[in-house]
Amino acid sequence: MGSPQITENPTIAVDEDEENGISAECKELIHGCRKEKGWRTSFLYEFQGFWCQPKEIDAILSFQKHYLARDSDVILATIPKSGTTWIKSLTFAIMNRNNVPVSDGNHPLLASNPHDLVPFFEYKLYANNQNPNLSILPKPRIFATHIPFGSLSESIRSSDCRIVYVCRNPLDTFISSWHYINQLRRESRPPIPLEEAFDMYCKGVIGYGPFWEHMLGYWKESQERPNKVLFMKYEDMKEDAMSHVKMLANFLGLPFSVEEEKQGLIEEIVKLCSFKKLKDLEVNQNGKSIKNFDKKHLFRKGEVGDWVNYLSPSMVHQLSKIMDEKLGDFGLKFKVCSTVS
Ligand code: PAP
Repeated sequence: MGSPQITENPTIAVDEDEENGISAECKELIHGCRKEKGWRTSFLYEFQGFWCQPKEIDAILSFQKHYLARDSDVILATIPKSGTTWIKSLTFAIMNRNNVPVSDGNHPLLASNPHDLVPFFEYKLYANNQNPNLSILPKPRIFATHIPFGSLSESIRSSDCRIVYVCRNPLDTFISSWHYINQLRRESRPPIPLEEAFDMYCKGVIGYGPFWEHMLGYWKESQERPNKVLFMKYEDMKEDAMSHVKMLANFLGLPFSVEEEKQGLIEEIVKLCSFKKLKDLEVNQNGKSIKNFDKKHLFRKGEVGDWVNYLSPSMVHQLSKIMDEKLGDFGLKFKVCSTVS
């Protein structure tokens, strides 16, 4: 993998919190890792070929040691800000439709944030290096992760569990990440300027990046094993959510019956999980979820092409060139059109 150059900034003090509470194994490991200035934390460390924060590395170590996939498990994978919240809600609604009717006024998605219904391996289940007993969870289990394909546990790769990967145009993913990280930053840290964040993103230095390595890991596997990995794009889902929900249900082995289609169930799921519906719910406007961050920041604009409002022509040229160089040969392309007026 192409590693970015180290440009250590001696003026950045290590934020003590970042290493507090992590295991001795993780502490020792990160001290041998290359590091770069982080977006939200002082440093990101290059661990197993991707950039990560110490607490995430600690959780991933526990996940890799302990998680045993079952054939019936479903893993939702994304690089941050690519549509995780959306795919969690869609998959949850599809897979639980026989337990909870989608039209039920008490549907869990109306009362809980999608991240509280579908847990992340690294932010919830294995956070703080813990080893939860997942065997007590009912089947089918739905989990989520930002971990690159190559660092998933061996049992995920070798079992028949299914992986759904959602990928988003890097121009929009970058803007979404930049907004999110500036919302979450501690008051003691200044906002990260757009240009600085952009340089880091283009070098691949962002949580779980480089983005091209992350995408290609899942993309290649989806080409080789289409029954194992379903690769979807945020932009395509926005353009035609209904056909993607149908495709997702087929992939998950839970196709809609003719009767369900006639009843308009697919449309109901699309509506229940739509950006506007979720954003307007009280449960998503107040309170905190993953990593104790405000839930409201998970719902910003939910549009394709918001990058036109932020990136200069030269930035667009630079990032488009990287996308072309890194992804083009593998046939991974994005529509860069904007639906933002
Ligand atoms: P995460 O990685 O922190 O979980 P993730 O859900 O992957 O975040 O991405 C958030 C983006 O998805 C936001 O995009 P934006 O900043 O460009 O607006 C968010 O608005 C968008 N989003 C959240 N929920 C939905 C949804 N139901 N449909 C479409 N987009 C959504």
